Amino acid sequence: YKNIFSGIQPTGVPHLGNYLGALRQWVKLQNEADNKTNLYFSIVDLHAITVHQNAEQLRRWRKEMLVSLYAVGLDPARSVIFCQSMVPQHSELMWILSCHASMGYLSRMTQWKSKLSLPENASPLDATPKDKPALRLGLFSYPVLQAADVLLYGTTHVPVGEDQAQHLEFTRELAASFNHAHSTTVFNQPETILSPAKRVMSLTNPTKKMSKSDADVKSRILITDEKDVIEKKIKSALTDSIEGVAYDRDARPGVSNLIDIMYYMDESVAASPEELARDFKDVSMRALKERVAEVVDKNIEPVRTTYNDIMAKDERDRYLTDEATHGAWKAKSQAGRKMEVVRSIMGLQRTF
Ligand code: AQP
Repeated sequence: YKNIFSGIQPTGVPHLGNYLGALRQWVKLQNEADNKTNLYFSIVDLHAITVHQNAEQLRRWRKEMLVSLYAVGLDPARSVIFCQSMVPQHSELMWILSCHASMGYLSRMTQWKSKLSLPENASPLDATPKDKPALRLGLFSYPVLQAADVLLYGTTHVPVGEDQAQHLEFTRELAASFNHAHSTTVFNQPETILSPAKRVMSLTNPTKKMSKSDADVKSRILITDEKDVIEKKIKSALTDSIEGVAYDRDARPGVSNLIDIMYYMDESVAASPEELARDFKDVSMRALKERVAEVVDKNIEPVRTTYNDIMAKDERDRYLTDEATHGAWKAKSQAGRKMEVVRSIMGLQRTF
């Protein structure tokens, strides 16, 4: 059996980084799956609250994410699609894993540092409330919850973008140390599947990854953006003043990011990003941007249309709550079985 699990935070409508780095890969795995493959895709709302969220906005974002997952092509008949907070076993396993997780290892993780704008070598003691937002326990222990998400489903493969590779290494280590401490093999060591477009960069600062929580909305293209919005954002993307087009992610990050976006949106345009850049080498930046916008719009248009159709259908039929409840029910029955085993290994079984 192959068990595939991945999650996405409901912190806004997904952007091209989420789409190319994760969602499109999830759909591909779903569509290629045989009957020995189980797929779980979670809207990880408990992860979203590791930074402050406005409740009304979070409620809206969860719905937008559910609709986005259906719109990109995930099918509740083939994949278990659910909200993390509706499956209480995630929090329960997190506590048990927290009792096995190393503080030292967690303090080396980079995500809590980047969320607090701290340097990569910062320690938890550097996060003082005086000049920075305080480091909350939930943000620090985020990777433990992520490990619980993955390990609950006997996961063998986790498709993610490159930014999550470090957390999966932590998950494997935690699984191994739990197994060792209890002389068991209850947890698998899941493999990371990186999608080819593993790191899509911000349009306004191409040395940073494209992110939902970037304050500048022009830094990302959403899967729901209309054609004119896509054109405007790409037109204003930061490039450089070097003549011609060339693919070099270090020396020419802005141009290379546009080439990557065009290539990964439609791999039939060339054999590789390098070759695509060669095809455009004498083209003006303006013409390149127009072409990138065209390819993005053409390929994202079906997702945008489906998204709008689903929203309209829910306005009429209010069916999304039932779908989400059904997804959570399926996830819960699997997660519940794993928790029974974990509880008994720990001496926490329900029988006396
Ligand atoms: N820029 C990116 N390029 C490639 N993959 C990306 N992913 C995110 N950004 C890029 C992948 O998308 C999946 C879901 O991400 P997430 O929502 O769980 O959190 P994130 O990685 O923190 O993404 P954001 O967009 O930057 O969200 P915020 O701003 O809320 O933190 C993951 O598989 C991730 O690798």
